[in-house]
Amino acid sequence: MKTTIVIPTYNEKENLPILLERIFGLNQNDLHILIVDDSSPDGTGELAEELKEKYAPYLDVFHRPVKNGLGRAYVEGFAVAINNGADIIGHMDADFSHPIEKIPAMIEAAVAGKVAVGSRYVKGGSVDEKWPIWRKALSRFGSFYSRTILGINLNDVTGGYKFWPRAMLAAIPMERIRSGGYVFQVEMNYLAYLLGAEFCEIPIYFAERVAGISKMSFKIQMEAAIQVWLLPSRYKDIRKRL
Ligand SMILES: Nc1nc2c(ncn2[C@@H]2O[C@H](COP(=O)(O)OP(=O)(O)OP(=O)(O)O)[C@@H](O)[C@H]2O)c(=O)[nH]1
Ligand SMILES: [Mg+2]
Repeated sequence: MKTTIVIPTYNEKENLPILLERIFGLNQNDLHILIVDDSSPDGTGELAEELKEKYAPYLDVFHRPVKNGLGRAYVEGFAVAINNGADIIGHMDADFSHPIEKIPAMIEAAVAGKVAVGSRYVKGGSVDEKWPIWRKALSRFGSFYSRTILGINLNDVTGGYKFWPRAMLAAIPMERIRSGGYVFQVEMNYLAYLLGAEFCEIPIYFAERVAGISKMSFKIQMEAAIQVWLLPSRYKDIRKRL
């Protein structure tokens, strides 16, 4: 079973070498990593090219000429991973927010045919204590709100740490996805749910990024809340088939 983990990067030069060392240090069988870099000004893309020699043939780098959103980076990365014959496609952030030691459990769930979701909001999961109270409250409320509006049976709807069985990911009509970063995850979950996916939530501790600065803001989360409302009408055709 070939697993490819898609890792989008933008200015992650400090994190990338340690991240790769730790993931490949798991010695997981047939595990590949695909870095999707948007021409990071700090040279993350060039560094990734250098690291390719060290980890060949398990490391690949996909360069995008301009930064045009995390959603598009995922979509293009997924297409490359599927084309390259991955049986399981995972994705995670490069900034150590997603615990590396959970990768084997995530793969195992995906091999069993489920969409594995790294979850902050199931028993055993949590978020960084350093998060300000507004961010904690909004994140938890965001998941509750999305779950209620969309009817998805998932506690963590907005997380970006997931592993997919190839067939499930390939079934998602990615060309219809409009939303970027935050809502992108909700939209993927919603489509998976509409297409009959079974989810498996694996508890994670979500650590705040150590290197680099956080861009998360109140405004981003408010925009997301509005977009979630629009999803059911956008996918009326698929909903009817339920
Ligand atoms: N290719 C690509 N990667 C991106 C882009 N924006 C963010 N990333 C990467 O996507 C992952 C998640 O982004 P983060 O910046 O950590 O987003 P976040 O966790 O919501 O916010 P932080 O609090 O800043 O960590 C990281 O690995 C980033 O380097 C982008 O536009 N293109
Ligand atoms: Mg982050």
